[in-house]
Amino acid sequence: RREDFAPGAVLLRGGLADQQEAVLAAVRAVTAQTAFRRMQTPGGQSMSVATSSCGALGWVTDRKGYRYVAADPQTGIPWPVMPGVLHGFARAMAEMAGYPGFDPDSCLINRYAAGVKMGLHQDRDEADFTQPIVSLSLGIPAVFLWGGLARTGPVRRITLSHGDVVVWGGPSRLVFHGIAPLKPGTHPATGEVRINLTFRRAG
Ligand code: MD3
Ligand code: FE
Repeated sequence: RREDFAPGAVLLRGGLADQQEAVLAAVRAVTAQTAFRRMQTPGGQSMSVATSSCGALGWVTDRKGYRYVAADPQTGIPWPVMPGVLHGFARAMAEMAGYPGFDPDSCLINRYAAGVKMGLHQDRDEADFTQPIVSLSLGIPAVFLWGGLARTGPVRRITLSHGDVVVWGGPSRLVFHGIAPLKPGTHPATGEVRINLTFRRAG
């Protein structure tokens, strides 16, 4: 089911479909190699969201700022290779949304426990804003906050559930967005957390 909910933004409810088992296995394999951690913001606060990454580049934040790096700063080891099933899934979802040829070099894995939120922000650490971002929600549902191109103004609320995919490109690429505090819950695929994957062309 495809829903165009803003210019350039396409919601594919249940996009995960029959890829579920392979995708979950790939996520578990990655996070067994490169553990979830709560990074420091440039302001010195610890993020409530726990993150991990795979692919040639991984997004990090610390006192020095936000950026993409080739190695896990916790170990100095390159991020795990992006599993082919994840790369192929993201490419297929981008193509369905009207962005053929998507070749992500980064997959950020965000983990939300009950009460965890992500404040409104733009994603602007990537090299080329003409490239879309593909996101996949796993586990317990979350309320996604969809703002405009300015930090202030009305915010739409959209519930994202297990298996939902959103592709953000074109005029939606630089919108302000966030996640409302997660309600407690449990899901057979993830237990008591929500996991979100964002696939990007970072470099
Ligand atoms: C809209 N993650 O990692 S995914 C992030 O659920 C992030 O973990 C959220 O925002 C999460 O940066 C939301 C959906 C998403 C991702 C990137 C976007 C929406 C976006 C970039 C531009 C516009
Ligand atoms: Fe974001």
